[in-house]
Amino acid sequence: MLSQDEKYMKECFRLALKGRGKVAPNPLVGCVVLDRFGKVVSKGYHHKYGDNHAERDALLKLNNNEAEGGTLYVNLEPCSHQGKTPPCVDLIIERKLKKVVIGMKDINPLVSGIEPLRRAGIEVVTGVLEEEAKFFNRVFIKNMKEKLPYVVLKTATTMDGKIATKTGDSKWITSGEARKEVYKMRNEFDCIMTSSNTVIADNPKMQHRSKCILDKNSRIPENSQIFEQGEIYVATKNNTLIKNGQLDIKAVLSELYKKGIYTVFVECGGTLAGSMLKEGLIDEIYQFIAPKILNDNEGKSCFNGGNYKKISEAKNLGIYDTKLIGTDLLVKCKVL
Ligand code: AOF
Ligand code: ZN
Repeated sequence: MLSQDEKYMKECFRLALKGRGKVAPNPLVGCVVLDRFGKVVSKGYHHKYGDNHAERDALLKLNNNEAEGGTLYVNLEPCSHQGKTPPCVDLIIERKLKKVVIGMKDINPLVSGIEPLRRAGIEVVTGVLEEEAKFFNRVFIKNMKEKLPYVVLKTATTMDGKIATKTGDSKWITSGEARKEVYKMRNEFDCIMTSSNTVIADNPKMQHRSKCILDKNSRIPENSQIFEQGEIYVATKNNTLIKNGQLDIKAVLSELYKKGIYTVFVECGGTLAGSMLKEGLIDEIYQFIAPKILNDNEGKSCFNGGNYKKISEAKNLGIYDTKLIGTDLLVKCKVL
């Protein structure tokens, strides 16, 4: 059973989700305010980048003394800095709350709101549903800590992990429903990334406002469909750092981050997928598994180049969601 603190923290997550797709690179934050009798009197969330933070959104809906002696729930430590908006801790202190319950500490080095709240005599409880709070804001955490976009790789395989036959035929492994789901997924990301191998083999359109193609030797034909629409960034050996004879993909991701791209969806074959996985550049994998078996050890695999000898060397993943889409299984997992 959920405790009262956990129940209100879950409500913070629910409210925060209303800002999804609009707050980046800020975190998703929701807030619930109880008056001194324990009654919910206000709710708020961070609506979009540059707007009021969740706490301010909730508190400004109340009269000056309505929250006095009450409790404020928020999934991220309230801020203490002047950013695009004034410090939330100042308003919390001004409105005389008695208690603040927090999901996770903010990892933004500019923010340390807990101390000033305590100094003002406010009781602060931290770490309520902390793991969930961290997972909930995993994109913000990665962006803030590493100054790199959050990277999700999508792959579509047979039950025996193949993305194509040995002759390269791959149309279609998954059902139409799964492929439609991919179109929807793309919209949740700032940019799609793919390789010259994929563009040359499949000549995909990959409809999206922003695309990045890794094409070390400038092999992609100019009339490829991928160029038909969207803003396109082509990384070649002429404009990108080289690492071990290959494009430095981390440097490409860093460039994208500087252009304001905070999430990347990678759709490619086994070579790029395998090397990104090996280099630790993939945060999550979305794998569609079709109920088909190729039964062919020369078929193309979704991740190449690991060459591990022992199972103990394998990459470990944490599955957090599974769903049947049409006749295929979608598995979403974090790379651990
Ligand atoms: C909160 N509640 O709802 C949000 C917080 O430029 P600003 O003023 O919007 O500040 C952005 C930083 O404030 C952001 O990086 C994160 O550390 C914190 N965001 N904090 O208490 C909120 N969105
Ligand atoms: Zn704030």
